[in-house]
Amino acid sequence: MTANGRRPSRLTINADAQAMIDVARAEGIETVWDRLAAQEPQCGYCALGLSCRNCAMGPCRIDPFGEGPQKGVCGADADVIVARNLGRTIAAGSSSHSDHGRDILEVFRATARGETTGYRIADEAKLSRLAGELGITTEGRGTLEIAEAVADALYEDYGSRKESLALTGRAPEARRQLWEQLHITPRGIDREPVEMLHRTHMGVDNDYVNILLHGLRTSLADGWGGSMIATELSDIMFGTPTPVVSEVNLGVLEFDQVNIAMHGHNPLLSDVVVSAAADPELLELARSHGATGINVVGLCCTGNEMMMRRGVPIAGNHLMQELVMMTGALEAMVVDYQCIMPSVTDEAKCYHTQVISTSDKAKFPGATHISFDPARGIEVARQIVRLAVDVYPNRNPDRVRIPVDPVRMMAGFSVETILGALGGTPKPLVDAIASGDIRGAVAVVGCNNPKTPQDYGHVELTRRLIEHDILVLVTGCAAVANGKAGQMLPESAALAGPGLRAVCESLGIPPVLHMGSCVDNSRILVLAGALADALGVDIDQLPLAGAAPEWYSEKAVAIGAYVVASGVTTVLGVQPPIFGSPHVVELLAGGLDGVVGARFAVEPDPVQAALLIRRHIEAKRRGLGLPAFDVDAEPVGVAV
Ligand code: NFS
Ligand code: SF4
Repeated sequence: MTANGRRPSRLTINADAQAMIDVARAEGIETVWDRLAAQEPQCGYCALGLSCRNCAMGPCRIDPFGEGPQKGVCGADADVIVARNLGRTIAAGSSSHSDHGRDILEVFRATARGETTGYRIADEAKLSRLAGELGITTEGRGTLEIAEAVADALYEDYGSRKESLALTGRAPEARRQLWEQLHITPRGIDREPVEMLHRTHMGVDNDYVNILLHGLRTSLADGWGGSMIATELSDIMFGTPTPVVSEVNLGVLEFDQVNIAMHGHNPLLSDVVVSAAADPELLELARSHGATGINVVGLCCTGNEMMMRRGVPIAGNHLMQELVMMTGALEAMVVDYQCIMPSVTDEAKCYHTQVISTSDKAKFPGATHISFDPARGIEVARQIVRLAVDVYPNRNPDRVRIPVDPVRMMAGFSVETILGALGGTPKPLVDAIASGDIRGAVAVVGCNNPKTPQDYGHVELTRRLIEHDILVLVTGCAAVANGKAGQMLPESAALAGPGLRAVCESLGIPPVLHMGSCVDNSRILVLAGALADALGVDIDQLPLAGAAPEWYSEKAVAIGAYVVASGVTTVLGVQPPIFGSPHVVELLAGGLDGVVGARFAVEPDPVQAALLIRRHIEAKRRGLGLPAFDVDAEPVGVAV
């Protein structure tokens, strides 16, 4: 019952999580760590990617020791099985982001046609810029008319009649030519994952290299397609983020208020709920129940969306979704989709907490379902908030434990904000990189995974990068981890090396910049493209890297793939299920460098990962003729 009896301090680095794990154990409530322990040892064939159940002649497995079967019933070998599995993972991850993007596109179009309530065009300047990019005339047209034309143009990107997606135009010319040569230019956001499912049906694509190349194309349809559309349209409807200081960890819950946690991904719902929580009538209702207010907090990526644009505090990242209920202070967990553990309804039963599901495509037995209809956005949001308020009298004050004080963090670093802070062009950033004040930049992104101590990978890797003058860009659950660790305030510049510290202090920014949710990794692609253009090079020549120290999700695999396909080498902290095929490993961790100028590496130890990334960044600097260190020549005993 107790995650192999391991101490909470071995499961997470955070005091709030440790305290809540103790509570869960004392009360006999099962958590993700207990369920992981119950699954161990996990299937070795699956861990290596060597099992296949793509058809009813199977399931099949390949013996990694070469003694048992080396082919599935159909004749597929280890290479084909591993590549097919990875291809399907990328297709699922890409589809998740892109379907989220489509939901936003639908509401955006409906808003343009006056068919929604609670939504508007918040950033007209960004709408005009996007319209210009898509070749849509803006002259003499009203905002809503332009918005509808933009929506129609972006719908085209979901189809299969185009040769390339509109927003790939943001990639450097050299990168686009490379994609053309490799036949991996993404053509349709829905088309590429569907083609991947086709190719990985038995007896279609039996060449692992060909499958993996299509995996890159599928991921590019996410990064430069579905995710980028999600980001762009969310900015236009809810506002392009600007720097904002908020708070993070379980301490953001309030003892005497109705606490509502928004969990999931899509800002469509969370944005209107934040508005509804300020409704005077509902506040009065809360007061009549003895609460002093209504406190909306975030979890996971919807939390990032709300913090980036509205400064709403975040209760935690992925592995906090169960523990937040152990505070006994949560009236409602409102969910849409993605990364919401089915277990939350079990835990909610142990408390007065209501789980409210809202997406017709994501139902949770045991939850109250309030179907989200954008035509009645504000009304639905009020209904949700009222339900949470009505639950408040059921709270048992004796069971309330809010274990820590919140930590402050800064968020809101859209590309517009970053370049704006630099005077509107990437040049000052390029100059700082050229002089060596900033050695390079690393995107530290992705999830929590109970297989690694929660947040240790994110926080330790980031610490070692910034102290060596490497700017860190964060999104998703990684950003929440760094926030909790106090790495994301302007005064955190003191944690950075002298060069990065001076740049951060002069701009009043942290050395770790919160760029948003996981779909907002598209912002990092845009920034990388702008830096490459400013230097007149391709992205793969830049001193950049990606890292996903604690990833768990199919979406993270899609992100890793499009980051690499865009030319940025990426280090994973959790082993992906590919090691059953030495050929696939050799391609992804080696050969790919000669194809797209970037590759994957796997390094679970953040100390070693930091070294690997620093070597990579210095090598890229050398390639650009910039002053570079020999990382391995540093004197022994110096902190690395
Ligand atoms: Ni990203 Fe967001 Fe977190 Fe991982 Fe899940 S919440 S979209 S997938 S776990 S970072
Ligand atoms: Fe087995 Fe081939 Fe069917 Fe996979 S596709 S289950 S390897 S027969």
